[in-house]
Amino acid sequence: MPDQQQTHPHHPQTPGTPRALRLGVAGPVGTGKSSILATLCRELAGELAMAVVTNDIYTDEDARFLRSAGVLPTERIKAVETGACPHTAIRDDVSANLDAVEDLEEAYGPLDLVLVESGGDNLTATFSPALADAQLFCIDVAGGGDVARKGGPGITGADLLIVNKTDLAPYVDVDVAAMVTDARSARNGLPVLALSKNDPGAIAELADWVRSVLARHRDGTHIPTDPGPMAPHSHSHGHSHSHDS
Ligand SMILES: Nc1nc2c(ncn2[C@@H]2O[C@H](COP(=O)(O)OP(=O)(O)OP(=O)(O)O)[C@@H](O)[C@H]2O)c(=O)[nH]1
Ligand SMILES: [Mg+2]
Repeated sequence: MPDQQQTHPHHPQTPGTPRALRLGVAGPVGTGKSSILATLCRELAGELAMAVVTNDIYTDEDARFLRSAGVLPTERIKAVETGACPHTAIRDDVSANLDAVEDLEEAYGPLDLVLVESGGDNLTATFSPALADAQLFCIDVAGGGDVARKGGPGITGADLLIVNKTDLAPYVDVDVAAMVTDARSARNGLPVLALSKNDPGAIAELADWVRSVLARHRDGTHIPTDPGPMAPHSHSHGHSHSHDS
């Protein structure tokens, strides 16, 4: 009997033919998410059928960056303009992103891997497992060596934590090894990767990690896990409230 996931409208595959692995990439603004997507496309598009969904609040800037990087046929890169806090579209109501993923799968499938970039948010944003089968969370050395100690569900629970832009560490007085040690101690054995877009060895490790998750996705042993919800927070509104009686 098919399980719930297989009968869900967003998971239309038949048993034995797994749909593409959906890999989410989240992390604070400017930490290098789009660059990681570009790197993964460069490394893997020769061996895997891939597509990309980007999320921006107001624009399609990230999709345009990736299209201009020439790492995938431009039509395989789709932008979702979230028009709200990025975490809303990757966590609370993922329908716009699921539609984008499914459109790509329908147009260019069968696909092996769909990368979904979250809009840049803060340390609290994670993907719902209803959208991402696996997720990586990206922080960078330029954000400060103490970021890994600040916690949050992405740092503690994402499938892979990336400490990015290690090439910048000497310029911002950050000890990468100490930052990675802090990250590891926050993660209970989950993997941490120190990465730079200029470091071929680390890039090869990243690509291998994606290959290994894809292999587990295909043989049914990868279980999507939820890093946990974001912390309680408040939104600023675009309008003012009047308290006149
Ligand atoms: N030195 C260095 N710069 C990097 C690295 N990765 C990304 N950058 C730079 O960091 C800046 C932000 O990179 P993006 O990939 O656009 O970051 P992002 O997380 O997608 O940004 P948002 O989508 O706006 O949140 C760009 O100027 C990149 O060139 C890296 O490994 N080393
Ligand atoms: Mg980006």
